[in-house]
Amino acid sequence: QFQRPDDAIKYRKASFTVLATHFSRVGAMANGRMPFDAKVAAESAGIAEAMSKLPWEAFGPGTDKGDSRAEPEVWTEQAKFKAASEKMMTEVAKLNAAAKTGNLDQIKAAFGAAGASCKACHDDFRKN
Ligand code: ASC
Repeated sequence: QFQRPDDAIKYRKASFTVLATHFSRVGAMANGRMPFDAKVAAESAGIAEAMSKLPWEAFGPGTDKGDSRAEPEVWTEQAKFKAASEKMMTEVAKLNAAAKTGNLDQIKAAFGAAGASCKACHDDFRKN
């Protein structure tokens, strides 16, 4: 699949970058920094859900060295990392479901929970 470890690192960073772009676009609407547009929110949440599934296969063996902020615990505490990734995917899927309703209050609630799942994993598994 990935020819070199650096290819995997690039792939997972790219998917996180696209995820963060669309997740924060929904967040900007949830927080009133951007006018709420239900269609844009739903599109972005859909992209975020799709992206949320992608990075994980790119944390395979040998990808723990290189241009990455991943902590060694990704590889030494794999069950915990997997659980954190699954929590994030679940919460981002809920955000997408909320966005599809077009109800801003539901989006706000789901965005908060999803953001907490991002942060929890960063605290344990990402440098700085
Ligand atoms: C974002 C983003 C993250 C999360 C995190 C939530 O918009 O890019 O990594 O939210 O900051 O605490």
